[in-house]
Order: sequence, then C-alpha cells, then structure tokens
Amino acid sequence: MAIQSINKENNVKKLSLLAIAALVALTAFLLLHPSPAQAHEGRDLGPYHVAVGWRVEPAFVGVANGPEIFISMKDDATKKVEGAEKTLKMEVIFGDKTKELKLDAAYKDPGHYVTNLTPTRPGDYTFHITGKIGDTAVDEKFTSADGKFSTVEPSTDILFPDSNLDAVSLQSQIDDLKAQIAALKGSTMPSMQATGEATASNTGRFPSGSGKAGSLEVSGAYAEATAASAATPAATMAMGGMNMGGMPATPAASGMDMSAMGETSAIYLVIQNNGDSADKLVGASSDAAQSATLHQTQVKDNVAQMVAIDSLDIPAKGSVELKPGGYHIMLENLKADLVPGEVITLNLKFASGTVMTLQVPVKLP
Ligand SMILES: [Cu+2]
Repeated sequence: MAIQSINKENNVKKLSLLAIAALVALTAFLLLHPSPAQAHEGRDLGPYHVAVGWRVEPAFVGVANGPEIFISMKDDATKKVEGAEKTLKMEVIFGDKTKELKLDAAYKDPGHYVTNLTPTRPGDYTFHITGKIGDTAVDEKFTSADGKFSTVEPSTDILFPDSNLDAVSLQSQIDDLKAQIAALKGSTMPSMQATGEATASNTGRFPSGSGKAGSLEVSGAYAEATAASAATPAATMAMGGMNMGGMPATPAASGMDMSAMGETSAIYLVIQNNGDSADKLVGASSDAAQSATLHQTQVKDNVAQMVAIDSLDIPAKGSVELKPGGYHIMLENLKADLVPGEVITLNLKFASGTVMTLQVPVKLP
C-alpha cells in the first residue's frame, strides 16, 4: 500500500511537471507569435499573408478596441512586413455607416498595425482595407459576420455593479425622456413658440395684464381668484402683485398643492387689432393650469351655460372683449389655487401665427 501510493505520487508529480512544461512552451509560442490563429481572419494577398481582427477579443460595446492587421510573408511567417501603415487605409463599416480609421504601426512589433475604435453598438462590423502592400494592390473586406473574429457583444454581461450603462441603453433612455418631454409640451399647446416681440412683454416693457405682438394688443387681463389666500410661503411671497422675476409666481410650479386638482378659473381681457386684416384667437395655454380653452357663456332658458369655441374673431381695426357672462379663457385643472396678488403666465396663439405671452394678475371676482 505504502509503496503504491509513493509511486502514484511520483506519477502525479511527473504529470504535473509535463503539464507545466507544456504550458510554458505554449505561452512562449503565443508570446513569440502575436498573430493569433483564432479570432482573426487570415488571407494570402500576393506574396503576403494578412490577418485582420479586433485588438481585444471578445469585443464589447463601449470598451476601447479597434481592428488590427498582421502582415508577414506568405512563405515565411517570421518575415514581417513593415511600413504598410503608409500605403494602406482602413475603414470600418457598420450597417450603412462608414468611418475611416487611422492605421498606425504597433510599437516595437514589426508587421503589426493597429487602429483605435470603441464600438458603440452590438452587432457585426466590417473592416475594409485598401491601398497597397509593396506592389500588391489591396481592396479587401473582412467582416465579423463570417465568424472569424468577434461580433461586438453588448457590455451588459461584463458591467458591474451597474449593468445598464452602455451607450445604447443610455441613448434609448434619453430618447424615452425626450419623447416624454415632447408629449408633456404637446399637452399644453402644440408648437407654442414665443415671438421676439411677445417675449419682450415678459421683460417688463408692458404692465401686468397687457402685451403687444404684431398689430395685436391685449389689455386689462386678469384671472379670477379661486381662494382668498394660500397657506404656502411661495404664495405669500407673491402677494401684493410682486412678480418674483424668473421665480414661479404661484406655488403651482412646484406641483405641491393638491387641493386645486380639478378646479377651474377664467381669464378675461381685451384684444385690440390695429391691423388692416382680421385675425382669430385660436388657442391659449398657461403655466397655472393643465389646460386653457376658449369658452363662451350663453344664457339658455334663463340658465347660464359655457360652451367651448374653436376660435374667436378679432376684426381688423377692431376689438373684442372677454368678460364675465361672455367670452373667456377657461383654465381647467389648476395646478394650485389662484390667490389674489399672484401673477400667472398666459400664452395666446392667433391664426396669423402671432404668439403673445403676458403676465396676468389674479383678482377676486
Ligand atoms: Cu368657461
């Protein structure tokens, strides 16, 4: 028993030594032969042998990499071909996109040429080499779709501790956010853009409740208050008609006041058209409410009813008054109670394309 186990031990030691020797030999071979047989595609071009692949295999999205080329003589792999970085060009192709890469001779490694490229999308990449090696014309495409070098893989598997940080994931998240912002803007009023003149009305050129854009002038605008006072400090600060510059004039902007949900108010004003052509008020929006629509109050069978209207004619050289019991701009789903002394922003859109932005004070009805 004892002798047998000693023999066994010796055999194991011999095998281990053999394995180590084999590993050392293999490592030395790999170090001496940087042109890898795998993960690169080799081709004979005239008297030359060319191998193309990724510098780092497998290739991952967002990880610094780049195609590389090894060039040697076909009949003697130890004879490296130098100077090809001056006569060859390389471009990378992904889908319908193409990019030229700068080809450099690898440092202290004759016959080895490298580029820098960080792939940003998973999938197949094609490397296109053109120009000359010596006197041999070259126009060759190497694609990962052929399976001889790595298809770029998503980096999700190798990221830690956060697994969702590759460029593609981030871009899709940004695109989602953009779409959400666009949807939010659209729900207030599509393509609302303040004109230069209208913006000027925001800067204090016009007193609160009035504005001018093109040949249109608005005066006497006010919004009906929905509460006598508000408890929040923001509302208190805005009391007394002070418009705090760029600060939101109402606590609405902070979205904290839930008590105003579903509440409505109305804005009244006078629109004067100094121009020679008629115009129409076709839309409105306000920072104080989720929607602002044109309404008309009609008395039917002694009962006052409000109906929504699509537009309101503003005759040439004439004026229209929006007043209680008649036309008004209905604010629906207020973001917060409207308190006397606050100032809200109102955007008016006209059929002529004129857009006017005004500051509208809140008053008790
Ligand atoms: Cu109404």
